Amino acid sequence: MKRQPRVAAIHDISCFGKCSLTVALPILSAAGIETAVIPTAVLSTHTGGFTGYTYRDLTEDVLPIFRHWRDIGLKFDAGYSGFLGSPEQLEIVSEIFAEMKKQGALIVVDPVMADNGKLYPTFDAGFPAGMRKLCEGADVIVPNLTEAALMLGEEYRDGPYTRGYIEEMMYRLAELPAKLAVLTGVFFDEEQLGAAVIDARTKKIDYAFSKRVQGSYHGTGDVFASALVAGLVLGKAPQAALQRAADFTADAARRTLEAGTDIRFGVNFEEGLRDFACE
Ligand code: PXL
Repeated sequence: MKRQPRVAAIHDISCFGKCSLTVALPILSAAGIETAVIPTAVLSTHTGGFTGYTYRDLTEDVLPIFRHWRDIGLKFDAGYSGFLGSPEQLEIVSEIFAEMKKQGALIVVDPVMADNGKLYPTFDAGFPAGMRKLCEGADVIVPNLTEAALMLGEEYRDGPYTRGYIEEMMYRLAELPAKLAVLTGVFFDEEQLGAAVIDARTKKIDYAFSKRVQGSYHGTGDVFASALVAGLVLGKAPQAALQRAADFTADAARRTLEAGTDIRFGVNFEEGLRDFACE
């Protein structure tokens, strides 16, 4: 009998706005993966474009939740982190991942902290250096272009990008010890948008693009990374997992554009879950 894979997802709960745990959990579950969660903070909405949101930092709960799991003998196939609730959680999550890695788990870090050249309002200028350290303990990292630039100490540039610029960035990301570095938000023209992946051992770079959907939609980084984690945990080859994640995310953005939804409300990924589950 086939054993069901189990993932630990460590992200915030933004109660409204479809990002972090409210997308990671349904996407991983739809892929047939058992998903345990450690909420890093609880917010009434995400911080992208809303004002007046509530923010409860759960730093004190993160390690006790993991220790309880350890005490009852839980083992994980993967650990997947995203938005963290405080700078202290960088160390705590590193510690958790070091233990999970010893048991053979795949560690995926999405260094959620910035987009469009700007740090999110809950983080200070010292956060990217700490996030780089967390990434150094991962097997797979999934930064967007802003996060990659911040961790590498480079200036952020707007796209479209040249192949030379992206590949230079990929080679630098490959110097972090992760086996795979995935860079999101890559585009060379206005027609297509996607991601690049580098295998740190062979230095081979692959791309996955989908048709670009006009506009910028909140939460697409989390949708993409969650779909990628699902593919990798199910044993798909990185390039195949990447293409599937890119298409799933582009389809969600297209449905959202067609519906004319407020872009802060997140994307309609739900209507793609049935097909995603069957692929
Ligand atoms: O989607 C990234 C994200 C996750 N969690 C919170 C956020 C953001 C981006 O703004 O504010 C709370």
